[in-house]
Amino acid sequence: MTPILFYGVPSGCSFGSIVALEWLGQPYRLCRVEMPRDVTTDTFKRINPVAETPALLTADGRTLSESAAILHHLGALGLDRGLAFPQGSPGFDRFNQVLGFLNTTFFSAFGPLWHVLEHGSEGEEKRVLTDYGRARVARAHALLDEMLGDRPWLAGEQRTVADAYFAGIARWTDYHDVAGRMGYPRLQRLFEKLEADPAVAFAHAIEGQREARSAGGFLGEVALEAAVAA
Ligand SMILES: N[C@@H](CCC(=O)N[C@@H](CS)C(=O)NCC(=O)O)C(=O)O
Repeated sequence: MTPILFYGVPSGCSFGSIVALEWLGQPYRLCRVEMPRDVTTDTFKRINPVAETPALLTADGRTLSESAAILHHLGALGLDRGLAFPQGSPGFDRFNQVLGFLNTTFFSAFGPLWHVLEHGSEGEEKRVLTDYGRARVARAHALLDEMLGDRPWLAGEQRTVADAYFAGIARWTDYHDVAGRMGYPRLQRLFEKLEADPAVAFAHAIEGQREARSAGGFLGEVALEAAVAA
């Protein structure tokens, strides 16, 4: 079957998996999942009982959730395109380390700030969470900038699915009053390079429900009920 990626809107971390699918260039479909409305439905929980996006229905009919697992799955399919590295190689270790950092420290740094925004925190709670979130986001950016160094891409010389994942999370600074990439020209350069990538433009257009130009793999959107029945 054609794989189906369940992507979350608004601004889900699934963005990176859409970009990775575009870079992979193999046929796939997308299923739009509104958050929080759709993720907690019994229908979606048949795909991912954890009630989170992204989730992937693989070509052989398995369900796969967790960004790291999905990105590794897509990366392994795209080894010939340099989207990841063969397991056991030094390149894989570096790639896996960066992906791990993005999926834990970098991703979770935004948690307190999302909580303020989504739960309407006020007063002392808002102040404490905002200060804590800002400090964590700043630290995560400083560490990632150090990790990137003068390399062209996060894993080194080649563009991998880790860069795709970074593009989807780094844009979260737009939602919060945080410094983010400011003061980190190397990280900002990487972000701008990714923003100029057709696959990233495609993912933005998909999320925004605008006309989206695929590199060729995208075969259309499937409604949630139909996707789950697939
Ligand atoms: N550990 C999971 C976390 C996934 C996650 O937190 N997804 C968010 C969107 S970025 C989600 O689905 N949230 C549900 C909601 O907001 O209702 C992963 O890395 O894939």
